[in-house]
Amino acid sequence: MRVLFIHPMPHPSLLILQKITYHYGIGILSAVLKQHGHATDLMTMYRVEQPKIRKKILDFKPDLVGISVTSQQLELTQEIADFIFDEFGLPVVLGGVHPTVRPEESIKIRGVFGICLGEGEYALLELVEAMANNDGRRPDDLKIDNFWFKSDNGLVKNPIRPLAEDLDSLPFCDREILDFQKLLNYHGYLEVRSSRGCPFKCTFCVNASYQDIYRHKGRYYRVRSHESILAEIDDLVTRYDNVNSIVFDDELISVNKKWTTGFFEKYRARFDFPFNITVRADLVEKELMQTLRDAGCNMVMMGVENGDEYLRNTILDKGISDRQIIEAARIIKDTGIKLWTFNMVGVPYETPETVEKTIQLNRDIKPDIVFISTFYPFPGTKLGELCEKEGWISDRKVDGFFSNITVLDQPSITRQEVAFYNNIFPWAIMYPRLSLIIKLLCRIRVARDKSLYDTLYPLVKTVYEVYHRFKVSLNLLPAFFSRKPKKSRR
Ligand code: B12
Ligand code: SF4
Repeated sequence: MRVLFIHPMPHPSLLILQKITYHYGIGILSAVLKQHGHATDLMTMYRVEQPKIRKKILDFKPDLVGISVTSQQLELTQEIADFIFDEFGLPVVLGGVHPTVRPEESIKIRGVFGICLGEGEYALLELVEAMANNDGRRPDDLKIDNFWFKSDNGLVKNPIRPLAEDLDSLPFCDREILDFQKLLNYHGYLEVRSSRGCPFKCTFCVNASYQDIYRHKGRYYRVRSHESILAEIDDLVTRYDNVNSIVFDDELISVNKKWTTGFFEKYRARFDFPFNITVRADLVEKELMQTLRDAGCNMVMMGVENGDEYLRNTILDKGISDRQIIEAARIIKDTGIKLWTFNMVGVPYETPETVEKTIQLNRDIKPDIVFISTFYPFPGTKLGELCEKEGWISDRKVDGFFSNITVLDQPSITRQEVAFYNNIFPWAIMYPRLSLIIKLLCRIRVARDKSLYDTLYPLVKTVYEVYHRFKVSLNLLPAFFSRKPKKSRR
Protein backbone atom coordinates (compact mmCIF):
# COMPACT_ATOMS: atom_id res chain seq x y z
CA MET A 1 0.00 0.00 0.00
CA ARG A 2 1.08 3.58 -0.58
CA VAL A 3 0.51 6.23 2.07
CA LEU A 4 0.98 9.93 1.51
CA PHE A 5 1.51 11.92 4.72
CA ILE A 6 0.73 15.61 4.91
CA HIS A 7 2.14 17.94 7.56
CA PRO A 8 0.19 21.22 7.65
CA MET A 9 2.40 23.90 9.18
CA PRO A 10 1.88 27.36 10.61
CA HIS A 11 2.72 30.14 8.20
CA PRO A 12 6.51 30.40 8.29
CA SER A 13 6.63 34.11 9.05
CA LEU A 14 10.23 33.37 9.87
CA LEU A 15 11.27 31.67 6.65
CA ILE A 16 13.99 29.81 8.43
CA LEU A 17 11.42 27.80 10.40
CA GLN A 18 10.05 26.23 7.26
CA LYS A 19 13.35 24.51 6.81
CA ILE A 20 13.98 23.31 10.32
CA THR A 21 11.02 21.11 11.03
CA TYR A 22 11.32 17.39 11.21
CA HIS A 23 8.07 15.67 12.27
CA TYR A 24 8.82 12.76 14.61
CA GLY A 25 5.24 11.53 14.61
CA ILE A 26 5.17 11.14 10.84
CA GLY A 27 8.76 9.85 10.92
CA ILE A 28 7.86 6.95 13.22
CA LEU A 29 4.58 6.13 11.44
CA SER A 30 6.44 5.99 8.15
CA ALA A 31 9.18 3.79 9.62
CA VAL A 32 6.63 1.25 10.88
CA LEU A 33 4.82 1.18 7.53
CA LYS A 34 8.06 0.77 5.58
CA GLN A 35 9.16 -2.00 7.94
CA HIS A 36 6.03 -3.87 6.81
CA GLY A 37 6.65 -3.32 3.12
CA HIS A 38 4.48 -0.26 2.46
CA ALA A 39 5.59 2.87 0.61
CA THR A 40 5.32 6.38 2.04
CA ASP A 41 5.85 9.96 0.98
CA LEU A 42 5.46 13.36 2.63
CA MET A 43 4.22 16.84 1.76
CA THR A 44 4.71 19.79 4.12
CA MET A 45 2.56 22.84 3.48
CA TYR A 46 1.27 26.00 5.08
CA ARG A 47 -1.38 26.70 2.42
CA VAL A 48 -3.28 24.63 -0.10
CA GLU A 49 -1.33 24.64 -3.32
CA GLN A 50 -3.67 22.62 -5.48
CA PRO A 51 -1.30 22.08 -8.45
CA LYS A 52 1.42 20.72 -6.12
CA ILE A 53 -0.98 18.36 -4.35
CA ARG A 54 -2.42 17.23 -7.67
CA LYS A 55 1.05 16.52 -9.06
CA LYS A 56 2.15 14.60 -5.97
CA ILE A 57 -0.98 12.45 -5.98
CA LEU A 58 -0.67 11.71 -9.69
CA ASP A 59 3.05 10.85 -9.34
CA PHE A 60 2.97 8.90 -6.05
CA LYS A 61 -0.49 7.35 -6.51
CA PRO A 62 -1.34 6.90 -2.80
CA ASP A 63 -4.02 4.50 -1.59
CA LEU A 64 -4.43 6.49 1.62
CA VAL A 65 -3.66 10.04 2.75
CA GLY A 66 -2.72 10.67 6.41
CA ILE A 67 -2.66 14.21 7.79
CA SER A 68 -1.00 15.10 11.12
CA VAL A 69 -2.98 17.87 12.76
CA THR A 70 -2.17 20.46 15.42
CA SER A 71 -5.03 22.67 16.59
CA GLN A 72 -4.02 25.87 14.86
CA GLN A 73 -3.84 24.01 11.54
CA LEU A 74 -7.37 22.58 11.68
CA GLU A 75 -8.78 24.99 9.11
CA LEU A 76 -5.92 24.31 6.70
CA THR A 77 -6.38 20.57 7.28
CA GLN A 78 -10.04 20.86 6.39
CA GLU A 79 -9.19 22.61 3.10
CA ILE A 80 -6.61 19.95 2.24
CA ALA A 81 -8.82 16.99 3.17
CA ASP A 82 -11.86 18.32 1.31
CA PHE A 83 -9.80 19.09 -1.79
CA ILE A 84 -8.23 15.61 -1.90
CA PHE A 85 -11.53 13.89 -1.27
CA ASP A 86 -13.45 15.95 -3.84
CA GLU A 87 -10.83 15.72 -6.55
CA PHE A 88 -9.49 12.17 -6.10
CA GLY A 89 -12.00 10.40 -3.83
CA LEU A 90 -9.11 9.08 -1.76
CA PRO A 91 -9.64 8.02 1.86
CA VAL A 92 -8.17 10.70 4.15
CA VAL A 93 -7.39 9.98 7.80
CA LEU A 94 -6.26 12.42 10.47
CA GLY A 95 -4.02 11.90 13.48
CA GLY A 96 -1.97 13.92 15.94
CA VAL A 97 -2.79 16.27 18.80
CA HIS A 98 -6.01 17.89 17.59
CA PRO A 99 -7.93 14.74 16.61
CA THR A 100 -6.85 13.29 19.97
CA VAL A 101 -8.14 16.14 22.13
CA ARG A 102 -11.04 17.22 19.86
CA PRO A 103 -12.17 14.04 18.08
CA GLU A 104 -15.81 15.07 17.56
CA GLU A 105 -14.80 18.27 15.79
CA SER A 106 -12.12 16.56 13.68
CA ILE A 107 -14.25 13.69 12.38
CA LYS A 108 -16.88 16.19 11.17
CA ILE A 109 -14.62 17.39 8.35
CA ARG A 110 -16.39 16.40 5.13
CA GLY A 111 -13.41 14.88 3.33
CA VAL A 112 -12.28 12.83 6.32
CA PHE A 113 -12.82 9.06 6.42
CA GLY A 114 -11.39 8.37 9.89
CA ILE A 115 -9.35 9.82 12.74
CA CYS A 116 -6.70 8.30 14.97
CA LEU A 117 -6.69 9.24 18.65
CA GLY A 118 -3.32 9.07 20.42
CA GLU A 119 -0.43 6.91 19.31
CA GLY A 120 -0.74 5.83 15.72
CA GLU A 121 1.98 3.30 14.90
CA TYR A 122 0.02 0.07 15.13
CA ALA A 123 -3.40 1.62 14.51
CA LEU A 124 -2.32 2.97 11.12
CA LEU A 125 -0.51 -0.24 10.26
CA GLU A 126 -3.67 -2.23 10.99
CA LEU A 127 -5.74 0.10 8.85
CA VAL A 128 -3.31 -0.09 5.94
CA GLU A 129 -3.13 -3.87 6.16
CA ALA A 130 -6.91 -4.13 6.34
CA MET A 131 -7.16 -2.00 3.22
CA ALA A 132 -4.46 -4.07 1.52
CA ASN A 133 -6.46 -7.21 2.27
CA ASN A 134 -9.47 -5.47 0.84
CA ASP A 135 -11.53 -5.97 3.98
CA GLY A 136 -11.10 -2.29 4.60
CA ARG A 137 -13.34 0.32 3.23
CA ARG A 138 -16.54 -0.51 5.11
CA PRO A 139 -16.04 1.47 8.29
CA ASP A 140 -18.37 -0.70 10.38
CA ASP A 141 -16.04 -3.64 9.80
CA LEU A 142 -12.92 -1.81 10.85
CA LYS A 143 -12.39 -2.80 14.45
CA ILE A 144 -9.17 -0.91 14.83
CA ASP A 145 -8.44 0.46 18.29
CA ASN A 146 -7.65 4.21 18.42
CA PHE A 147 -9.57 4.87 15.20
CA TRP A 148 -12.94 6.49 14.76
CA PHE A 149 -14.63 6.10 11.39
CA LYS A 150 -17.60 7.68 9.70
CA SER A 151 -20.26 5.22 8.65
CA ASP A 152 -23.80 5.32 7.32
CA ASN A 153 -24.91 4.18 10.76
CA GLY A 154 -23.18 7.05 12.53
CA LEU A 155 -19.75 7.12 14.08
CA VAL A 156 -17.73 3.97 14.74
CA LYS A 157 -15.74 4.75 17.88
CA ASN A 158 -13.15 2.09 18.60
CA PRO A 159 -11.55 2.18 22.05
CA ILE A 160 -8.06 3.46 22.90
CA ARG A 161 -5.39 0.75 22.88
CA PRO A 162 -2.71 0.55 25.60
CA LEU A 163 0.33 2.79 25.19
CA ALA A 164 3.37 1.38 23.44
CA GLU A 165 5.18 -0.03 26.44
CA ASP A 166 8.57 -0.75 24.95
CA LEU A 167 9.76 2.18 22.85
CA ASP A 168 12.84 0.20 21.88
CA SER A 169 10.66 -2.22 19.94
CA LEU A 170 9.76 0.57 17.49
CA PRO A 171 12.04 1.19 14.52
CA PHE A 172 14.09 4.39 14.34
CA CYS A 173 12.25 7.34 12.81
CA ASP A 174 12.28 7.39 9.03
CA ARG A 175 14.40 10.39 8.00
CA GLU A 176 14.39 9.47 4.32
CA ILE A 177 10.78 10.58 4.02
CA LEU A 178 12.17 14.05 3.44
CA ASP A 179 15.54 15.26 2.22
CA PHE A 180 17.13 14.95 5.65
CA GLN A 181 20.63 15.63 4.34
CA LYS A 182 19.42 18.97 2.97
CA LEU A 183 18.02 19.81 6.40
CA LEU A 184 21.34 18.93 8.03
CA ASN A 185 23.31 20.90 5.47
CA TYR A 186 21.14 23.83 6.44
CA HIS A 187 21.19 23.75 10.23
CA GLY A 188 23.64 21.03 11.20
CA TYR A 189 21.80 19.55 14.16
CA LEU A 190 20.14 16.22 14.72
CA GLU A 191 16.91 16.13 16.72
CA VAL A 192 16.56 12.99 18.77
CA ARG A 193 13.78 11.93 21.14
CA SER A 194 14.63 9.72 24.08
CA SER A 195 11.21 9.52 25.72
CA ARG A 196 7.47 9.99 25.35
CA GLY A 197 5.18 11.92 27.64
CA CYS A 198 5.85 13.98 30.71
CA PRO A 199 4.78 13.19 34.27
CA PHE A 200 3.79 16.80 35.08
CA LYS A 201 0.44 18.48 34.45
CA CYS A 202 0.95 22.13 33.58
CA THR A 203 -2.42 23.64 32.70
CA PHE A 204 -1.26 25.21 29.40
CA CYS A 205 0.13 21.96 27.96
CA VAL A 206 -1.64 18.99 26.36
CA ASN A 207 0.18 16.50 28.53
CA ALA A 208 -2.46 16.67 31.26
CA SER A 209 -5.20 15.77 28.75
CA TYR A 210 -3.14 12.92 27.37
CA GLN A 211 -2.67 11.56 30.87
CA ASP A 212 -6.48 11.50 31.24
CA ILE A 213 -7.09 9.92 27.83
CA TYR A 214 -4.53 7.23 28.64
CA ARG A 215 -5.61 6.57 32.24
CA HIS A 216 -5.29 2.81 32.93
CA LYS A 217 -3.65 2.29 29.53
CA GLY A 218 -0.08 1.88 30.76
CA ARG A 219 2.74 4.09 31.93
CA TYR A 220 2.46 7.51 30.28
CA TYR A 221 6.06 8.66 30.71
CA ARG A 222 8.35 6.20 28.98
CA VAL A 223 12.03 6.31 28.11
CA ARG A 224 14.04 4.40 25.56
CA SER A 225 17.06 2.40 26.63
CA HIS A 226 20.46 4.08 26.53
CA GLU A 227 21.59 1.59 23.89
CA SER A 228 18.68 2.30 21.57
CA ILE A 229 19.27 6.06 21.54
CA LEU A 230 23.03 5.70 21.14
CA ALA A 231 22.51 3.25 18.29
CA GLU A 232 20.14 5.69 16.56
CA ILE A 233 22.67 8.54 16.86
CA ASP A 234 25.38 6.22 15.59
CA ASP A 235 23.23 5.18 12.65
CA LEU A 236 22.41 8.79 11.76
CA VAL A 237 25.95 10.11 11.93
CA THR A 238 27.10 7.18 9.81
CA ARG A 239 24.48 7.82 7.15
CA TYR A 240 24.47 11.61 7.09
CA ASP A 241 27.13 14.30 6.82
CA ASN A 242 27.35 17.70 8.44
CA VAL A 243 26.08 16.80 11.89
CA ASN A 244 27.52 19.42 14.23
CA SER A 245 25.33 18.99 17.26
CA ILE A 246 22.33 17.25 18.76
CA VAL A 247 19.05 18.51 20.21
CA PHE A 248 17.29 16.18 22.61
CA ASP A 249 13.79 17.29 21.74
CA ASP A 250 11.95 15.55 24.56
CA GLU A 251 9.41 17.37 26.66
CA LEU A 252 11.81 16.67 29.53
CA ILE A 253 14.90 14.55 29.52
CA SER A 254 16.05 15.07 33.08
CA VAL A 255 13.09 13.54 34.95
CA ASN A 256 15.01 10.49 36.05
CA LYS A 257 18.41 11.62 37.29
CA LYS A 258 19.93 8.14 37.37
CA TRP A 259 18.82 7.41 33.80
CA THR A 260 20.06 10.79 32.56
CA THR A 261 23.44 10.57 34.28
CA GLY A 262 23.97 7.02 33.05
CA PHE A 263 22.99 7.96 29.52
CA PHE A 264 25.28 10.96 29.25
CA GLU A 265 28.23 9.06 30.70
CA LYS A 266 27.85 6.55 27.86
CA TYR A 267 27.22 9.32 25.34
CA ARG A 268 30.42 11.02 26.40
CA ALA A 269 32.41 7.87 25.83
CA ARG A 270 31.06 7.52 22.28
CA PHE A 271 30.32 10.96 20.86
CA ASP A 272 31.76 14.39 20.91
CA PHE A 273 28.83 16.40 19.60
CA PRO A 274 27.71 19.36 21.67
CA PHE A 275 24.04 19.09 22.57
CA ASN A 276 21.05 20.99 23.96
CA ILE A 277 18.41 19.61 26.30
CA THR A 278 15.31 20.74 28.17
CA VAL A 279 15.24 20.92 31.98
CA ARG A 280 12.80 21.90 34.70
CA ALA A 281 14.27 24.24 37.31
CA ASP A 282 13.32 21.93 40.20
CA LEU A 283 15.30 19.08 38.64
CA VAL A 284 18.53 21.05 38.19
CA GLU A 285 21.32 19.85 40.47
CA LYS A 286 25.00 20.70 40.42
CA GLU A 287 26.17 17.13 39.93
CA LEU A 288 23.74 16.51 37.07
CA MET A 289 24.78 19.73 35.33
CA GLN A 290 28.44 18.79 35.68
CA THR A 291 27.76 15.42 34.09
CA LEU A 292 25.91 17.13 31.26
CA ARG A 293 28.67 19.68 30.78
CA ASP A 294 31.36 17.02 30.71
CA ALA A 295 29.36 15.15 28.08
CA GLY A 296 29.22 18.29 25.89
CA CYS A 297 26.03 20.07 26.93
CA ASN A 298 26.13 23.48 25.33
CA MET A 299 22.79 24.91 26.40
CA VAL A 300 19.77 23.98 28.48
CA MET A 301 16.28 25.18 27.67
CA MET A 302 14.28 25.99 30.80
CA GLY A 303 10.71 27.21 31.18
CA VAL A 304 10.35 30.30 33.36
CA GLU A 305 6.86 30.83 31.87
CA ASN A 306 5.85 33.75 34.08
CA GLY A 307 7.60 35.88 36.68
CA ASP A 308 4.61 36.04 39.01
CA GLU A 309 4.64 33.11 41.43
CA TYR A 310 0.86 33.05 41.83
CA LEU A 311 0.31 32.88 38.08
CA ARG A 312 3.11 30.39 37.56
CA ASN A 313 2.02 28.01 40.26
CA THR A 314 -1.70 28.47 40.82
CA ILE A 315 -2.83 29.32 37.29
CA LEU A 316 -0.19 27.56 35.16
CA ASP A 317 0.33 24.79 37.74
CA LYS A 318 4.04 24.71 37.03
CA GLY A 319 5.00 23.99 40.65
CA ILE A 320 8.28 25.93 40.59
CA SER A 321 9.19 28.85 42.85
CA ASP A 322 11.19 31.98 41.97
CA ARG A 323 13.88 30.72 44.30
CA GLN A 324 14.15 27.42 42.42
CA ILE A 325 14.44 29.26 39.09
CA ILE A 326 17.12 31.61 40.39
CA GLU A 327 19.06 28.75 41.98
CA ALA A 328 18.79 26.59 38.85
CA ALA A 329 20.02 29.44 36.65
CA ARG A 330 22.95 30.00 38.99
CA ILE A 331 23.94 26.32 38.91
CA ILE A 332 23.60 26.13 35.13
CA LYS A 333 25.68 29.23 34.53
CA ASP A 334 28.28 28.36 37.17
CA THR A 335 28.73 25.02 35.46
CA GLY A 336 29.49 26.85 32.22
CA ILE A 337 26.36 25.78 30.37
CA LYS A 338 24.35 28.38 28.45
CA LEU A 339 20.79 29.10 29.51
CA TRP A 340 17.83 29.59 27.20
CA THR A 341 14.61 30.60 28.97
CA PHE A 342 11.08 30.12 27.68
CA ASN A 343 8.51 32.68 28.73
CA MET A 344 4.87 33.48 28.01
CA VAL A 345 2.99 36.75 27.92
CA GLY A 346 -0.80 37.10 28.00
CA VAL A 347 -1.55 34.08 30.21
CA PRO A 348 -4.96 34.12 31.95
CA TYR A 349 -5.14 36.88 34.62
CA GLU A 350 -1.91 38.44 33.31
CA THR A 351 -1.51 42.15 34.09
CA PRO A 352 1.17 44.60 32.95
CA GLU A 353 2.66 44.23 36.44
CA THR A 354 3.00 40.45 36.14
CA VAL A 355 4.71 40.84 32.74
CA GLU A 356 7.12 43.27 34.40
CA LYS A 357 7.87 40.54 36.95
CA THR A 358 8.66 38.10 34.12
CA ILE A 359 11.02 40.66 32.62
CA GLN A 360 12.63 41.29 36.01
CA LEU A 361 13.10 37.59 36.77
CA ASN A 362 14.86 37.14 33.43
CA ARG A 363 17.02 40.17 34.13
CA ASP A 364 17.98 38.61 37.47
CA ILE A 365 18.96 35.24 36.02
CA LYS A 366 20.62 36.65 32.87
CA PRO A 367 19.84 34.00 30.26
CA ASP A 368 21.98 33.77 27.12
CA ILE A 369 18.85 33.58 24.98
CA VAL A 370 15.31 34.50 25.95
CA PHE A 371 12.31 33.27 24.11
CA ILE A 372 8.90 34.90 24.48
CA SER A 373 5.69 33.48 23.12
CA THR A 374 2.14 34.70 23.41
CA PHE A 375 -0.11 32.40 25.41
CA TYR A 376 -2.58 30.43 23.27
CA PRO A 377 -5.59 28.63 24.82
CA PHE A 378 -5.01 25.24 23.21
CA PRO A 379 -8.05 22.96 23.13
CA GLY A 380 -7.65 20.07 25.51
CA THR A 381 -5.77 22.10 28.10
CA LYS A 382 -7.26 23.27 31.40
CA LEU A 383 -6.48 26.88 30.57
CA GLY A 384 -8.02 26.49 27.13
CA GLU A 385 -11.23 25.39 28.86
CA LEU A 386 -11.03 28.23 31.38
CA CYS A 387 -10.68 30.82 28.60
CA GLU A 388 -13.63 29.30 26.73
CA LYS A 389 -15.76 29.33 29.88
CA GLU A 390 -14.87 32.95 30.61
CA GLY A 391 -15.75 33.90 27.02
CA TRP A 392 -12.32 35.45 26.46
CA ILE A 393 -11.58 33.79 23.11
CA SER A 394 -12.64 36.18 20.40
CA ASP A 395 -10.96 34.53 17.43
CA ARG A 396 -8.90 31.34 17.40
CA LYS A 397 -6.87 32.31 14.36
CA VAL A 398 -3.21 33.15 14.68
CA ASP A 399 -0.94 34.09 11.87
CA GLY A 400 2.43 32.48 11.86
CA PHE A 401 4.61 30.16 13.90
CA PHE A 402 5.02 32.31 16.99
CA SER A 403 2.54 35.13 16.73
CA ASN A 404 2.71 38.11 19.07
CA ILE A 405 -1.07 38.57 18.79
CA THR A 406 -3.20 37.23 21.60
CA VAL A 407 -6.55 35.64 20.81
CA LEU A 408 -7.85 36.55 24.28
CA ASP A 409 -9.90 39.53 25.31
CA GLN A 410 -9.42 39.34 29.05
CA PRO A 411 -10.11 42.19 31.44
CA SER A 412 -6.70 42.25 33.18
CA ILE A 413 -4.58 43.11 30.12
CA THR A 414 -5.42 44.51 26.69
CA ARG A 415 -4.49 42.91 23.37
CA GLN A 416 -2.28 45.91 22.59
CA GLU A 417 -0.42 45.51 25.87
CA VAL A 418 0.22 41.83 25.16
CA ALA A 419 1.58 42.61 21.68
CA PHE A 420 3.60 45.48 23.08
CA TYR A 421 5.22 43.38 25.78
CA ASN A 422 5.86 40.55 23.36
CA ASN A 423 7.65 42.98 21.07
CA ILE A 424 9.82 44.65 23.66
CA PHE A 425 10.48 41.59 25.82
CA PRO A 426 14.07 40.77 24.80
CA TRP A 427 14.95 44.46 24.62
CA ALA A 428 13.46 45.17 28.02
CA ILE A 429 15.68 42.49 29.51
CA MET A 430 18.83 43.56 27.73
CA TYR A 431 18.26 47.33 27.83
CA PRO A 432 16.03 48.34 30.76
CA ARG A 433 16.36 52.03 29.83
CA LEU A 434 14.99 51.44 26.35
CA SER A 435 11.87 49.85 27.76
CA LEU A 436 11.39 52.89 30.01
CA ILE A 437 11.55 55.16 26.95
CA ILE A 438 8.99 53.01 25.16
CA LYS A 439 6.70 53.14 28.16
CA LEU A 440 7.02 56.91 28.21
CA LEU A 441 6.02 57.03 24.54
CA CYS A 442 2.92 55.07 25.48
CA ARG A 443 1.91 57.76 27.96
CA ILE A 444 2.18 60.61 25.42
CA ARG A 445 -1.19 60.90 23.68
CA VAL A 446 -1.34 62.08 20.08
CA ALA A 447 -5.08 61.50 19.95
CA ARG A 448 -7.75 60.44 22.42
CA ASP A 449 -7.22 56.70 21.90
CA LYS A 450 -3.76 56.78 20.38
CA SER A 451 -0.38 57.15 22.01
CA LEU A 452 2.85 58.22 20.39
CA TYR A 453 3.94 54.60 20.69
CA ASP A 454 0.88 53.46 18.67
CA THR A 455 1.88 55.90 15.96
CA LEU A 456 5.46 54.72 15.95
CA TYR A 457 4.50 51.08 16.34
CA PRO A 458 4.58 50.07 12.62
CA LEU A 459 8.14 51.36 12.45
CA VAL A 460 9.08 49.71 15.75
CA LYS A 461 7.53 46.48 14.53
CA THR A 462 9.49 46.51 11.29
CA VAL A 463 12.72 47.23 13.13
CA TYR A 464 11.90 44.49 15.61
CA GLU A 465 11.14 41.95 12.90
CA VAL A 466 14.32 42.73 11.02
CA TYR A 467 16.20 42.49 14.31
CA HIS A 468 14.45 39.26 15.23
CA ARG A 469 15.08 37.60 11.90
CA PHE A 470 18.64 38.74 12.01
CA LYS A 471 19.02 37.45 15.54
CA VAL A 472 17.32 34.15 14.84
CA SER A 473 19.22 33.39 11.71
CA LEU A 474 22.58 34.78 12.59
CA ASN A 475 22.70 34.41 16.30
CA LEU A 476 20.29 31.85 17.59
CA LEU A 477 21.00 28.83 15.45
CA PRO A 478 24.75 28.83 14.86
CA ALA A 479 25.63 30.64 18.09
CA PHE A 480 23.89 28.30 20.41
CA PHE A 481 25.99 25.53 18.99
CA SER A 482 29.15 27.58 19.04
CA ARG A 483 31.27 24.74 20.38
CA LYS A 484 32.43 22.95 17.27
CA PRO A 485 32.98 19.25 17.82
CA LYS A 486 36.60 18.22 17.97
CA LYS A 487 35.66 14.95 16.39
CA SER A 488 32.29 13.52 15.65
CA ARG A 489 32.53 10.08 17.19
CA ARG A 490 34.87 8.37 19.59
C1 B12 B 1 8.82 18.20 19.57
C2 B12 B 1 7.68 19.17 19.39
C3 B12 B 1 7.80 20.13 18.40
C4 B12 B 1 8.96 20.13 17.40
C5 B12 B 1 8.70 19.11 16.31
C6 B12 B 1 7.26 19.18 15.82
C7 B12 B 1 6.75 17.97 15.14
N1 B12 B 1 5.68 18.24 14.46
O1 B12 B 1 7.24 16.87 15.25
C8 B12 B 1 8.93 21.60 16.90
C9 B12 B 1 9.83 22.43 17.77
C10 B12 B 1 9.32 21.85 15.46
C11 B12 B 1 7.48 21.97 17.20
C12 B12 B 1 6.82 22.96 16.56
C13 B12 B 1 5.54 23.37 16.92
N2 B12 B 1 4.79 22.92 17.94
CO1 B12 B 1 5.27 21.44 19.02
N3 B12 B 1 5.57 20.00 20.16
C14 B12 B 1 6.53 19.12 20.23
C15 B12 B 1 6.24 18.13 21.38
C16 B12 B 1 7.01 18.55 22.61
C17 B12 B 1 6.49 16.67 21.07
C18 B12 B 1 5.89 16.18 19.75
C19 B12 B 1 6.41 14.80 19.44
O2 B12 B 1 7.40 14.67 18.77
N4 B12 B 1 5.79 13.75 19.97
C20 B12 B 1 6.23 12.37 19.73
C21 B12 B 1 5.57 11.85 18.45
C22 B12 B 1 5.98 10.42 18.21
O3 B12 B 1 4.18 11.94 18.68
P1 B12 B 1 3.16 12.73 17.74
O4 B12 B 1 3.83 13.72 16.89
O5 B12 B 1 2.02 13.18 18.56
O6 B12 B 1 2.64 11.57 16.76
C23 B12 B 1 2.00 10.41 17.22
C24 B12 B 1 0.47 10.52 17.30
O7 B12 B 1 0.00 11.83 17.51
C25 B12 B 1 -0.04 9.93 16.02
N5 B12 B 1 -0.10 10.76 14.82
C26 B12 B 1 0.48 11.95 14.55
N6 B12 B 1 0.20 12.33 13.30
C27 B12 B 1 -0.56 11.37 12.74
C28 B12 B 1 -1.11 11.26 11.47
C29 B12 B 1 -1.87 10.13 11.18
C30 B12 B 1 -2.46 10.01 9.83
C31 B12 B 1 -2.09 9.12 12.15
C32 B12 B 1 -2.91 7.94 11.82
C33 B12 B 1 -1.52 9.24 13.42
C34 B12 B 1 -0.77 10.36 13.71
O8 B12 B 1 0.91 8.90 15.78
C35 B12 B 1 2.22 9.35 16.16
C36 B12 B 1 3.01 8.18 16.65
O9 B12 B 1 2.42 7.58 17.77
C37 B12 B 1 4.70 18.34 21.56
C38 B12 B 1 4.13 17.96 22.90
C39 B12 B 1 3.35 16.66 22.80
N7 B12 B 1 3.21 16.03 23.91
O10 B12 B 1 2.89 16.25 21.75
C40 B12 B 1 4.53 19.81 21.16
C41 B12 B 1 3.22 20.24 20.54
C42 B12 B 1 2.76 19.22 19.54
N8 B12 B 1 3.57 21.44 19.80
C43 B12 B 1 2.64 22.32 19.79
C44 B12 B 1 2.69 23.52 19.04
C45 B12 B 1 1.58 24.51 19.25
C46 B12 B 1 3.72 23.75 18.13
C47 B12 B 1 3.88 24.97 17.21
C48 B12 B 1 2.62 25.51 16.58
C49 B12 B 1 4.70 26.04 17.90
C50 B12 B 1 3.98 26.96 18.77
N9 B12 B 1 3.52 28.07 18.25
O11 B12 B 1 3.81 26.68 19.94
C51 B12 B 1 4.87 24.45 16.15
C52 B12 B 1 4.26 23.90 14.86
C53 B12 B 1 3.61 22.56 15.01
C54 B12 B 1 3.28 21.90 13.70
N10 B12 B 1 2.13 22.16 13.14
O12 B12 B 1 4.05 21.15 13.18
C55 B12 B 1 1.49 21.93 20.67
C56 B12 B 1 0.25 21.57 19.87
C57 B12 B 1 -1.00 21.90 20.64
C58 B12 B 1 -2.22 21.59 19.87
N11 B12 B 1 -3.33 21.43 20.57
O13 B12 B 1 -2.22 21.55 18.68
C59 B12 B 1 2.10 20.76 21.51
C60 B12 B 1 1.13 19.64 21.86
C61 B12 B 1 2.71 21.38 22.79
C62 B12 B 1 1.67 22.01 23.68
N12 B12 B 1 1.50 23.32 23.60
O14 B12 B 1 1.02 21.38 24.45
N13 B12 B 1 6.95 21.17 18.16
S1 SF4 C 1 6.73 20.19 32.36
FE1 SF4 C 1 6.67 20.91 30.22
S2 SF4 C 1 6.03 19.11 28.99
FE2 SF4 C 1 5.58 18.66 31.16
S3 SF4 C 1 3.43 19.21 31.46
FE3 SF4 C 1 4.68 21.02 32.03
S4 SF4 C 1 4.87 22.23 30.14
FE4 SF4 C 1 4.13 20.18 29.54
